[in-house]
Amino acid sequence: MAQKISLTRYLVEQQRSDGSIPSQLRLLLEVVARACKSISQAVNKGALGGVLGSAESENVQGEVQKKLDIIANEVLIEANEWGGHLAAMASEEMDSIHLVPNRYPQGEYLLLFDPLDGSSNIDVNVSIGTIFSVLKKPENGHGQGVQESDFLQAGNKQVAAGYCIYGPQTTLVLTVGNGVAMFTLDREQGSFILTQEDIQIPADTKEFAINMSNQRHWAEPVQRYIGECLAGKEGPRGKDFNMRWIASMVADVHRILMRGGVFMYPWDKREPEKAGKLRLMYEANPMSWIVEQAGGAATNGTDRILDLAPNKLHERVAVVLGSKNEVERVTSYHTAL
Ligand code: AHM
Ligand code: MG
Repeated sequence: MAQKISLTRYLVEQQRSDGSIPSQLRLLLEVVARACKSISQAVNKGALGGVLGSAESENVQGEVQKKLDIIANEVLIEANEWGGHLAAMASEEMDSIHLVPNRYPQGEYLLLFDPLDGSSNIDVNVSIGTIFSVLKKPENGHGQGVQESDFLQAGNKQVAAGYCIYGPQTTLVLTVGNGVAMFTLDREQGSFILTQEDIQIPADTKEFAINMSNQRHWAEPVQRYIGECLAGKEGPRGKDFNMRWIASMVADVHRILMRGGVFMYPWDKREPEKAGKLRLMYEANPMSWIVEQAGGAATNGTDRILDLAPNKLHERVAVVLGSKNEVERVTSYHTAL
């Protein structure tokens, strides 16, 4: 029987073979995975653990927080504070950055996360997840501790990115820049086991994911693209398309990694000053890198997401990602204007 490869073994072997995972980064990834296991336990217990429902508070973006948003955020912070691998963290659920307390050693990395993505699905038992992104702390000239500006690096500077999906299985998907690997949580062993390596997204697809209820608010290029998909065989694309919308980015992206597709959360007219709904640093950057590492593409309609220079921590962005040829088509409809 083929030997099972745990996440620890995978990381150790990567570290040995090409040096792409320095030991602090390896520790960081193991700690994040351990935190995800703990979040997965809480998600699993649901009503029995008293974790469902609203926390009756709002985050910095004015969104009502669920109890699990706060629990997941705390689990990630507590797990990551003491190991000596991090300098600071930033989260979708916290107004400002969280420095590693002085009583612990300071590490070289910055960790950003959306602790519980797909919050609207928590109480209805639909897949949700944790998304994370790792940056190197810049050698700064400001002579002070870590500041928010240290986090404002383009997505192409990430040194690791991943997500953990809490669905029928709990699955961790990871990239350190040499392809995408997937690990499934073995609950009996309590460890993540490698179940797929070098994941590739097919370049073509017949499946799109978008919240159709916003259709009347979209800009022309998105109207055109979706209109052509909906026209099916009789339309300009000459084929029928299928649609899926889970309303958890982790779950929609995971499906695209497994079988292809295009995911969009575009700019729309409701709040024209907002670039989009999703957050650049916690959602779009890590997912875009994973998708690119799997042979897909990711843009904001016009530009590669990973090349965008962030102006603030909680910046929002329009997102088009997935099967390469389809993303290029949507992007060409925007740039043709
Ligand atoms: P969240 O991080 O607060 O859960 O919000 C992000 C989520 C994404 O996972 C998902 O793609 C999108 O919001 C769904 O939005 P909508 O409810 O408009 O369909
Ligand atoms: Mg989210």
